Amino acid sequence: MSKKRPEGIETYNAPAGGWGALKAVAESLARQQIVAQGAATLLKANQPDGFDCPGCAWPDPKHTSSFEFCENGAKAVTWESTAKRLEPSFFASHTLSELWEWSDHDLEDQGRLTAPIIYDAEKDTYVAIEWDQAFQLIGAGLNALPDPNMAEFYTSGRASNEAAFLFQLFVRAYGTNNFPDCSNMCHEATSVGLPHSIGVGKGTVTLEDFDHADAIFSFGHNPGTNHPRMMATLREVAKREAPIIVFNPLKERALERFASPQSPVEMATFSSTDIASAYHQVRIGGDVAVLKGMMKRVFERDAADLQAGGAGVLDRNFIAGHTTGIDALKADLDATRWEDIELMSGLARAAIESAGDVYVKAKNVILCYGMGITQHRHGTANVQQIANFLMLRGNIGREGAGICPLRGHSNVQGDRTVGITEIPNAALLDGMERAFGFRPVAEKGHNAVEAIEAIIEGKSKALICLGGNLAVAMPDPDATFAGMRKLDLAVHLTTKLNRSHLLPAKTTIVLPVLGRTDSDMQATGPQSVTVEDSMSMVHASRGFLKPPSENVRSEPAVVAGMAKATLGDRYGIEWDAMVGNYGRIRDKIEIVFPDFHDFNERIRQPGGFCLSVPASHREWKTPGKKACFLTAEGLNEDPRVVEPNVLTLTTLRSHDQYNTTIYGMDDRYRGVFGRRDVIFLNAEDLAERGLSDGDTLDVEAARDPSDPEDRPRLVKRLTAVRYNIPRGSAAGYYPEMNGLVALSHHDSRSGTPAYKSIPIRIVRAS
Ligand SMILES: Nc1nc2c(c(=O)[nH]1)N[C@H]1C(S)=C(S)[C@@H](COP(=O)(O)OP(=O)(O)OC[C@H]3O[C@@H](n4cnc5c(=O)[nH]c(N)nc54)[C@H](O)[C@@H]3O)O[C@H]1N2
Ligand SMILES: Nc1nc2c(c(=O)[nH]1)N[C@H]1C(S)=C(S)[C@@H](COP(=O)(O)OP(=O)(O)OC[C@H]3O[C@@H](n4cnc5c(=O)[nH]c(N)nc54)[C@H](O)[C@@H]3O)O[C@H]1N2
Ligand SMILES: [Mo]
Repeated sequence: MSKKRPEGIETYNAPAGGWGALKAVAESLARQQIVAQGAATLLKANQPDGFDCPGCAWPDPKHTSSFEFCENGAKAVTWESTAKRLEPSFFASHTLSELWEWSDHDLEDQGRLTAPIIYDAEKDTYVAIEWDQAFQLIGAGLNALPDPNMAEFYTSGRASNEAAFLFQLFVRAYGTNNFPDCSNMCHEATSVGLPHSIGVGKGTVTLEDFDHADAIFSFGHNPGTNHPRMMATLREVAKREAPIIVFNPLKERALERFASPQSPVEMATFSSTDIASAYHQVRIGGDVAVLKGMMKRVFERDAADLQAGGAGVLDRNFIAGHTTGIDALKADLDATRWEDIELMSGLARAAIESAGDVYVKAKNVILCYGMGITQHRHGTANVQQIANFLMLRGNIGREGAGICPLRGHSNVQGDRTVGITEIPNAALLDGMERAFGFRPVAEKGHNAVEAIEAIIEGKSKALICLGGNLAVAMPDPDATFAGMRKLDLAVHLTTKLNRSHLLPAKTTIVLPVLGRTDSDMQATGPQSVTVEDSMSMVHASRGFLKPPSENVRSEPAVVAGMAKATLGDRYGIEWDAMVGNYGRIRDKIEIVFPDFHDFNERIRQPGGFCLSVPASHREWKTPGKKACFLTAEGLNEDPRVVEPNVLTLTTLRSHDQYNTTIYGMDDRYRGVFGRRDVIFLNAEDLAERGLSDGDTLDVEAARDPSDPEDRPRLVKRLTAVRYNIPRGSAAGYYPEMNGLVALSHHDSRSGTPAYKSIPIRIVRAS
């Protein structure tokens, strides 16, 4: 091991958090040139009268803040509240062809957009445009389509409830349910899978439940980077010696050990808290095997206990009174052989059994999971096996127990709650009719994959994006980019410039909007918006910074502007009144969704209020009014995995990025500095191919026999990094690897792209 490592690759031995995190906060303040007002900005994050951190959807107790020292929250806030400005004059000396060659980091690092702009094809660049003129062009473009279903309306999960609700009102009044959204790439497997199991597509736990849990199971999420405030919760659990059992192919540092920047002792003594009590490096895509293995163990322990005269280890009251399907589950587990479980999970039977034993011993169990579970071809099945596992011992709907999906964007859950869905149910349609006097169309619209397919096929001609960077977030950039260039109309509501804006349609308009940290002044005074966190708590968020320019508008105002220009006074919707006072948007939300009763009143309470999650009090909103054990066929999600020479690649976020936003080039905890063009590989997999640490490789997707239209996909010139990862598994960064993912490579039930299990082959670069 003394051999020199590739450039920028080091072994990182320190715990997560600690002084390194504080140093990184100071650096990002300096880089965004906001040292003077910066610290004050951070102190307003997640305070009762402040703004909701745009970084992640993890809750705060009473919304009164473990935030101050959250490194990646600080990066998100400083990135948005930067002093840098991108004026329209910038484009006079930069064409889109030139900007295309820039990195994603450099595009966004130009700063906040200050005025609406429109693409001028002759000059191949953007020029300024007046708001009213932009709205007229958008309205004309949408009204020119022969069918409203030829337009796509994308939502990224940072949009507030108020903006998202107005957006869906606009789109439903226009006449389509084409609502692709970032959730389709993220927790859709949860939204689709869990309702069949427990009657609701959301998590069932609250923060307080973590205080009462006897064991935590963690599958496929990286909280040290992506939900840093969760580390305070996990640290408390670890401190009281409740086991934390981790299943993750990579040894994520924060799940191993964490130094809390809020602990004077740990900071002063450079000590840390061990987080995981057992860390199982499951093979990528091996989670169904692990879950079935642990469930098998529970049944074996149950049988043994009964034989010894005990009462068994299953929660028989819960199973009899609240569930259906246990016999089919048992039959499936009996038919599943340990040899296959070991092969597919890459773990020894004894390891899985020991995890099963921890589960049986603990009275209250919470299971947390992230993208490592959902972004697979069998993402929905993964989620449902998790529900089965918890239900065996009644670990849903009581204190200290439950299911905890780690949501992505800070309001992705809320956007869905207030109507961003391509499949409206009767309650939503009834509610819209009550509130606005018209019944929207019921016909299913497009999810993200379907929207991109329709754009590529030329069936959809307009795309309006409420935030995000759709083209870069989606699979198959070659086809996606080409499709977007063929649109008639592309509109982006955004804070900063990104690559999706460099794909001009016939008419292309970029509209600058306020972010969470900006003060939002409307006719009746300063406005707050609301968001819903991962645990269904709804609370207010109010920015206070001076907006980047007088010519930037709020998302609700821009949505209303587009709606008026498109719809005229159709249905008599009072757009101006709602934009003048967001309380009136909330009045309408409350009429459509009765769960939001007394909305304006209840957001005044510190911490807001909790939306009801029926499963959390054992009310099952399934057709049979019971929770359902659901079986999943087999263990292997993709037949290519067992082809000769094939590895399974997963795609990850580095510590210095927010989805497609690249803050910097380091991934400190994984020991990568100054670069992202790497692929993490197991030492034996390298040796077997005659390759070494530091070699330059080309990566090719294995052809998909189930997709007749699959074509070669290649990402060239990545540096091999020898890494502690299971044999047969590989990892690289998102979005650099998206060229390896076909649009068809997704979970057939939820449409979630299988970004986490891409069959590949590696060869030395020519
Ligand atoms: N700072 C920051 N915060 C963020 C984001 C960000 O980009 N940056 N993104 C936000 C969004 S939209 C989301 S969805 C969340 C994402 O939060 P995460 O779900 O934590 O995101 P990923 O980086 O995709 O990490 C997935 C984890 O799953 C593991 N994994 C990969 N494949 C498998 C597998 O097959 N099985 C198992 N068991 N594990 C696997 C990986 O090693 C990694 O630890 O974070 C949100 N918060
Ligand atoms: N290979 C691979 N691909 C993935 C994933 C993966 O793990 N692997 N993860 C998927 C997941 S989980 C997700 S959620 C998607 C993310 O997909 P998106 O949500 O579409 O992407 P983001 O990168 O979060 O969007 C960033 C852009 O949002 C804009 N923005 C920022 N703040 C605001 C705001 O306040 N208002 C408005 N209007 N715009 C704003 C900025 O222009 C910024 O460039 O990517 C998916 N793609
Ligand atoms: Mo996400």
